[in-house]
Amino acid sequence: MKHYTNINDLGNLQKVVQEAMELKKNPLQYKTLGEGKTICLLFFNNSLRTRLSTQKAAQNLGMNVIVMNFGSEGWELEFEDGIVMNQNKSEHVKEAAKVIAQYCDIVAIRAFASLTDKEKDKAEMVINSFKKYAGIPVVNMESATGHPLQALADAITMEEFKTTHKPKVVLSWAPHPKALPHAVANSFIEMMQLQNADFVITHPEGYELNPEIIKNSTIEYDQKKAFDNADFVYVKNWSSFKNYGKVMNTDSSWMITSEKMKLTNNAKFMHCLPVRRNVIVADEVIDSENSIVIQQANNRTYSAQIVLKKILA
Ligand code: SN0
Repeated sequence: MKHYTNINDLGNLQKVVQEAMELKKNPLQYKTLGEGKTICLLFFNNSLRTRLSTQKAAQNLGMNVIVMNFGSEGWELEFEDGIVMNQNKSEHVKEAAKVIAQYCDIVAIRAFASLTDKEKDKAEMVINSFKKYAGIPVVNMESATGHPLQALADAITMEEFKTTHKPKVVLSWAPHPKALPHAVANSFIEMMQLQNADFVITHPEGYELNPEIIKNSTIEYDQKKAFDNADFVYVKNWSSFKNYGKVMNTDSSWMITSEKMKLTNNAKFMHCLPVRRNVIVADEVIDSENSIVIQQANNRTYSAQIVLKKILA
């Protein structure tokens, strides 16, 4: 594997999930693989799990790690070609990417969607510019349209907690005061499309995600119906895709409550975190035994580690 920017870069998802679970049993079994190699983690946005788990994963493989909060500490980058740079942007990605590539062997990047320019976000300008100009492997730590490290961690977590061969998995939208990106939901859907599962997406009308990602996945607008007999309830807010980046609905009746969880087959509750308590999910659900958000976050390390291992190998 050269780059990891989409869940499909993994090839065989099930096989990689098994490999990650093996790695988890003894995370230091490849501790010399990355000796003498350096990874640069570039953050254009905030992070907790991604930053710490990716750093931990690299260290477990013996790598050196350089972290830069590019969004607040780097020069503001220009990505457009042929532009007169007489405004606020100080450096072009053409130089920045090539320079960074001289200091490290892998570059991992977090750059959220603008949520203002659909076409630019779809073009994945940041990730693709680094791919084009850096000439070293690029890892997506949440880009405009995807968060494949999260989706792989989710796949590992479901494999650990599933009790039937073909579980019912529900991706449910829930309300949020801010406009959030589509990335986590997109990658979760792409990952679920590779699984043997009964997969249902539920959200209010107007919250349809990119049809190029949804493909044939089932949408059920009645959240309660969707929850019927579910084994996993995966919750995420996203802003409107059609009415790009807009918050159309903050209807609290979409919040995940224990009442709704009773409709399921004793489902596990999942969320990528950070989560707004009592907006997205009621305390009683996230604090219940069925909540596996902490275990899910733990798997971020093994998700990142198996990806870095494959790139190093
Ligand atoms: C990000 C998102 O893509 O939804 C990162 C998730 C891993 N989440 C947020 O920005 C939440 C911010 C908030 O204020 O709740």
